[in-house]
Amino acid sequence: MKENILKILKEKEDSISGEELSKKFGVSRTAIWKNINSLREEGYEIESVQRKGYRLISNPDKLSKKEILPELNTDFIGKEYIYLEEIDSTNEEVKRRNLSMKDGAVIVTEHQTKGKGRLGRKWYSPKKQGIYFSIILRPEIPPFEAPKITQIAAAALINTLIKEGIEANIKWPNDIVIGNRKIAGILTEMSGQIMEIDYIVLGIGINTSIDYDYKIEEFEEKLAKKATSLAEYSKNISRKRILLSFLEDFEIYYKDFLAKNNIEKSLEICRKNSAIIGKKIKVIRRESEEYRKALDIDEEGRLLVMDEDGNIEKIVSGEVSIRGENSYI
Ligand code: BT5
Repeated sequence: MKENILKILKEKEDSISGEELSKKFGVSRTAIWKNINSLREEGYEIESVQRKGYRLISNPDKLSKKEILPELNTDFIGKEYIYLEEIDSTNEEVKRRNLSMKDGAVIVTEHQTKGKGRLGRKWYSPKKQGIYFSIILRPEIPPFEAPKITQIAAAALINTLIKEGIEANIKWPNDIVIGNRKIAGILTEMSGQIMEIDYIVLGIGINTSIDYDYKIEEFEEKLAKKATSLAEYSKNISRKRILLSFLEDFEIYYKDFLAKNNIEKSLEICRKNSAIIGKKIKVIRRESEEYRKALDIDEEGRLLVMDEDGNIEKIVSGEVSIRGENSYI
């Protein structure tokens, strides 16, 4: 009943009386009032004016199922939607639930206690200050094509941010940056055999309003200098709008890839919005650090770099980190 009351309040521009609602649902006005209060506790601002009734003033910027699903315009991405107040890591939760999840299912949380980056790094995920989610994908592609998914997600995210009026860039392979600072990260993990993929977990963390004064143990001292959040670039950030828009954009680019078996559509955006193409970068591997010029991203999602002698190398994303010549980017 609570959900249906909310639906009616959302549809109505003006107020609706407690009496009308109680007739509609065949319950007492006290029962209606209790449901209204419970919605208020969830963060909905509901005005109640004597003799006029209830009116919805504002929605909480919640990422719950009932906020997202009615407005989600996709065929399969996010159609199965799991919302959790808190979890260690949405990528880990997808792996635990794997078999019970349909292709394109999404897990979203408000807070990660052990958010993960690549290569064992951490992803700082404070409560409600970001969007943290993972999508399970079951494409019929060989494992070496999995890095393409990261490029598709990066392109979709750039597109979503452009619609918000925010110009961001991609620091190949998985960082979304604004200027010299990181605003979002992508973690693509794969489970499968040599010849075929079992499933891919695409995890994304976007900083929407990180409070840098909020020091917690996992917060790295230096992070404040190299991280930023969308709230610094736009006054009107809605996590809900961004998540909806990303899921829709991602589906478009992902479907294009499945249909054509190439990621040209995504690559166009990745190249155009690259933070590193044409620049001198530091390529950091476990055993070495080398300076190279970043040339291009190829159709496999690899980074083409050139050394001082003009030798060209194709770098696969897995084991490398990229830095700017003198700074993070
Ligand atoms: C990434 O790794 O950028 C991938 C981040 C993916 C996070 C999502 S959230 C949902 C899903 N569930 C998970 O558990 N993870 C995914 P990497 O390129 O390795 O970058 C990690 C580095 O970014 C860290 O070592 C920090 O320096 C920095 N960092 C950590 N938290 C950050 C934050 N909130 N904003 C900006 N930079 C951050």
